[in-house]
Amino acid sequence: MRHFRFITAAFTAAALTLPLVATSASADPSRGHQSSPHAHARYDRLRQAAPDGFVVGTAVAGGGHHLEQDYPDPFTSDKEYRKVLGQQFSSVSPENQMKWEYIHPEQNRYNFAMADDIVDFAERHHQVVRGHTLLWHSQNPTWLEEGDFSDTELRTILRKHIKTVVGRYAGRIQQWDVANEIFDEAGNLRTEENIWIRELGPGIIADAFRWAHEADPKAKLFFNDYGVEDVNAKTDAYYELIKGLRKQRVPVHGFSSQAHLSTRYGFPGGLEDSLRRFDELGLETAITELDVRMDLPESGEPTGAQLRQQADYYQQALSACLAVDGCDSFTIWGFTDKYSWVPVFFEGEGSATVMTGEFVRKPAFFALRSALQEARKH
Ligand code: 9MR
Repeated sequence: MRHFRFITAAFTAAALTLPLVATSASADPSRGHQSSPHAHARYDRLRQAAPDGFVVGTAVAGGGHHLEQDYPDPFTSDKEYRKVLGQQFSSVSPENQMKWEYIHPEQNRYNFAMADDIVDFAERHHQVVRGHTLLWHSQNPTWLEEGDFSDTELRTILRKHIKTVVGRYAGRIQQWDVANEIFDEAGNLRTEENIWIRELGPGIIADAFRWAHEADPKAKLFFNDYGVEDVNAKTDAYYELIKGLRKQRVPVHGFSSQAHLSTRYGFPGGLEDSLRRFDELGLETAITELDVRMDLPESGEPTGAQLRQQADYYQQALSACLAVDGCDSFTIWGFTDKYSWVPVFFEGEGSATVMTGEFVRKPAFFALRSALQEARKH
């Protein structure tokens, strides 16, 4: 646990005036010959810049929308990508490779290859892993969604899946997103879309946490969602649900905000308050999928002003997490535009990550690094 952190306005402003320097990650001066007199020379990488006990993560590209793109699997095939992944980050989240459709493609077949590789990579690079995800309405395999199962069979299927997947990586996963996006925008449980809640009732949520805890008593178990970057109907619903579950001693340990942001909307100013509310309930909190998309001009290239605004959002999201004691895990949803989900899902929008497709660092990268370096000092 960290005790006190603070970010000065002055350094923030300095970070945001940095130009988009054409320094590729491969030219990282921290890797060698240059001995810099600068006090932060040792802390040039995000993971080094972070205060002790605070992890900086990224999604590991693969599966999902990547399968439809005309490039080979980034994690296995892109050397530059792997290098930056290992150098800059102290936490990794499989972007798709632990989701049901990927890891459990047929009822009697699991596909652990990619997940195993990611967890091995993480250990070799002294990184922790966030597991994602066990109970969700999306990216479920057809055999499950369209199968004809009794309630008892479905319950057994979920229990076995959780025991098998969580058990396989027991002791090697720091945090699990056990339940993902179970409420809709209005704060109502997804009783139609989510197969588990629809067929088995809301009580299945508590069971999922219990089974995950039995399979890996050390993993911290989270609720994870988007649209929860403020005190709003959705976070109210989570607050009440989690309070009730904790009263019943259900092993719920954390609440996380995905934070898929857009410069179309103002920065969600209630993020820190929202995280703190869950912190005060005794939970760990985390930012798990931060990216900041924008409407691209016709040229396809963001303007300097857009990049500065984006850097400001990244920095504000990080500062909100740093300001809350139990928020010790901060993850961005990919670090290069080369593999971002954003342009695939939002027409005309993009440039959502902290590096260009050529791994050139944007102002957002430097804003994060400066904020981490500053927090480290306090
Ligand atoms: O980034 C993921 C993308 O590759 C997949 O195609 C997509 C399909 O649903 O899921 C994306 O990741 C989502 C994450 O698992 C949950 N929160 C929202 C993320 C962005 O859609």
